[in-house]
Formats: sequence, structure tokens, C-alpha cells
Amino acid sequence: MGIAGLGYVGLPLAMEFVRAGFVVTGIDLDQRKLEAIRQGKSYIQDVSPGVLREAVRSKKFLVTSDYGVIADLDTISICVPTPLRKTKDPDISYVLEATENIKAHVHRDMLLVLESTTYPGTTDEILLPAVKNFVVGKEIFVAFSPERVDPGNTKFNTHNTPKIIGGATPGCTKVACALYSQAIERVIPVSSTTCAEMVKLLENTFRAVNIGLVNELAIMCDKLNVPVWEVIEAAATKPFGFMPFYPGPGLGGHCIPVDPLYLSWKLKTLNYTARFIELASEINTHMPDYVVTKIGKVLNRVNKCLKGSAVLIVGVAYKRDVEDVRESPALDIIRLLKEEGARLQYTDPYVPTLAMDGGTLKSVPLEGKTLRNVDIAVIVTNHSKFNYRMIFKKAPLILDTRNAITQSGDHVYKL
Ligand code: SAJ
Repeated sequence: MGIAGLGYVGLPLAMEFVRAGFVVTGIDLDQRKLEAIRQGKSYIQDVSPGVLREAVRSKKFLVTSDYGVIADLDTISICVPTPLRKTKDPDISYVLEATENIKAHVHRDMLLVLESTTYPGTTDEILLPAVKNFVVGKEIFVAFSPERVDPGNTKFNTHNTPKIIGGATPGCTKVACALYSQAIERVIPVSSTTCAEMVKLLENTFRAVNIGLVNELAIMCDKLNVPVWEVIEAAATKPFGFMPFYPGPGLGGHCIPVDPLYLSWKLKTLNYTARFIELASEINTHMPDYVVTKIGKVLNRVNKCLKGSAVLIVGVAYKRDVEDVRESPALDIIRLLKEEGARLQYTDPYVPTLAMDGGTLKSVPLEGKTLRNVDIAVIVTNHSKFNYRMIFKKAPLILDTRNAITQSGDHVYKL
């Protein structure tokens, strides 16, 4: 079986199929990735170097940038990125490129599965025309199966997370289920590719909208002088009909801030406005501004202003215990603080250097002397390995946007 795109979805998927006894061919156009894999170096946090090394050594995992190998493959799973353009419109150029490359070598009896999160209709509009010389469901099989990778999640992984599979025909669904059930604990067939595409968008829109709700709740609680974290913790004691989400400095990662906009974009082409998605996106993208305003207000309390103040950003990854900074709200907060003339440093053990806006920042060690010499420490990412007791003791002022500090003190402010 083959996998096109060896990122945070494709590489773990490849390892699962190797574990299931398949010989997996990985295709990626990034030679650095191929080189790292051949040397047994894992660039994906959730793929252990030992597993990768053994897969390569035993020749169960072969990698190439040549799509010509498709001629010898029975199946291909497409796990390429689906980002947004600067205009916030979907960018399916990677899917189009992979499909074009596959089309040149596709053969009878192949199974093509698109895994990249995308708007409903993509699989039918892009993959089916690429295999129009074959009878779909008889001579060739096409399906959509959304990835459900939660980076850094130590409990749920590619193997034990149920996999949704929707085929272009019932026969396609059956064939795709037959493949994935060899490597994934539970496969869930659905009635079409569009249904499977929509399932994924519901999952991530559900998160984006609920995160937007609690971010607005944090703003409302601030105006009412009510501790939002206590409100959510108490509401979470309700044993039914409630699921806690937590306010934060904004929405990061390459999924939650992006995927719902694929859905709202598609509905716009049908003259419909997906209001919940757009409102949630507006609130979530406003949070970095809200945090910077709050930093200014906290400094005001001690007669300091943002301009010239030394600010330490504690954590820049998009969420706890990951190294990924894509769409991280910390980047927006740093930009906004720079515009206000603050003197910036950051500390993040997962992100040794941060290249942004043409410059490169280096992570400073989280030490007493660093904390004592800043005017305020802003907790943006609540990595488990941070020494919060030391931050509480040494920092003169703290703005904690993640409710990471458990002790209370006059110098500690929360969202
Ligand atoms: N966040 C909050 N408050 C919350 C939860 C998250 O502010 O209550 C923030 C996080 O800090 C982060 C962003 O939202 O910046 C996204 O976090 P996330 O964990 O929801 O998103 P991802 O992209 O790491 O992973 C998610 C998966 N996460 C979970 O299910 C917990 C899942 O939705 C998808 O499998 C995955 O995106 C994907 O690939 O679509």
C-alpha cells in the first residue's frame, strides 16, 4: 500500500500499516523528509525513532519522491496538507498536485483514499475525474477517510482512533474498509465521500465554535468580575449534557482554525453564510489582541506601560506539550507586543528558535534570574514541564492565559 504525504498524518499511518504486516511505500516531494526517514530520524513527535528505524531496516517502509511507483501499488492514501490561502480561502493545490501525479500511473483495481481534511465534494470533484477511464466501484475504488490525529495525545493514536470511511460507491466503501481494518482497530463506514468529508468538518467546527464560546465567556466574565475558570470547572461537574472547553490566548494548530473555514467557504459558494463558524473565527482570532490589551492593563496596575516593558512569553507552541507553532496565537501576541514597543523574550523547551517576520528569536532558559528581570511573565502555552512554582515565586507580575498557576497571589492575573 502507498501513502502520499509523510507528515503528522501520513507517517503515523505508514507505521500502523507496517505494524499490520504491509510493505508500505511512502511518497513525499520533500527530500529532507525522505533523508530523515532513511536515516531512521523521526520528525513527527508521535512516531518513535525506534519504530521508524526498524520499519526502514526491515525494508517494510520504502520512501521515494517518484510517483511512478504507483504503477506497482494496490492502494494509495493521500495525506497532503490542505491549508488556507492568505485570503482565508481553501488551498487544495497539494491535493490537486498529488492527484495529477497519481493519475499518470493509476491502474485497474487500485484503491485511492483521500485523507486530507477538505470541503464536502472535493473527493468527487477531484479524484473521480482522475480515474474516469475506469468504472468506479468495479475497476477502481475511491473513498474519503478523514484523519483524526490529535498531536501529543498519549491515549489516542492512529491505531485506536475509530476511522470514518465513505466511498464513491458502496463497493468502494467496502474495499476501503477492508484495507483500513487491517491496521486500524475500528472502521466506521458511512454512505458517501461527502458524508465522510462532512463528519470531519463537524468534529473540528464543534471544537472551534465551543472554544469561541468559552473565549467570549472569558471576556464576559472579565467585565462581570467573575472568575471564568471557576465557572467552567463548576459547570463541568454536570454529569450529562455538558463538555468543558477552556478559554485561551487564541486558536492555533493547522486544523481547528482552518478546517471550519473550508466548510464556510463551500457554503458561501452556495450563497449561504455559516454564521456560527464565522462568529467563532472572529472571536478566536480576536483573542491575541485581547491578551495584549490585558497585559497593558496589568502593567498599568504597577504604573508601567507596555512600551519599554520587559515581557517574557512563557510557551509559544500552539498547545500544551507539542512543538508545532503553526497558527500559534503566541506569534500574533509577539507581533502585537513588538508594535507596542515592548521588550520581548520567550521561553519554550519545545521551540528552541522561532523564525518570524524575517527575524529569529531564541528561547531563553526558564530560570529565576530571567523571571526576576522581566516586568511581566505571560503564560501563553501551558506545557506540563514548566516549573510553575518558580514562575509564581520569581516573576513580579504574571498574566496566566491558561489557568496553569494554581497558587493565588496579588501579582497573578488570569484571562
Ligand atoms: N484550545 C483552546 N481551548 C480548548 C481546546 C483547545 O483554546 O478547550 C486551543 C488549543 O490551545 C489549540 C487549538 O485550540 O491552540 C486547537 O487545539 P485542539 O487540541 O483542539 O486541536 P489540534 O489541532 O491539536 O488537534 C485537533 C484534534 N484535537 C482533539 O480532538 C482534542 C482533533 O480535533 C483533530 O483530530 C485534529 O485537530 C485534526 O487533525 O483535525
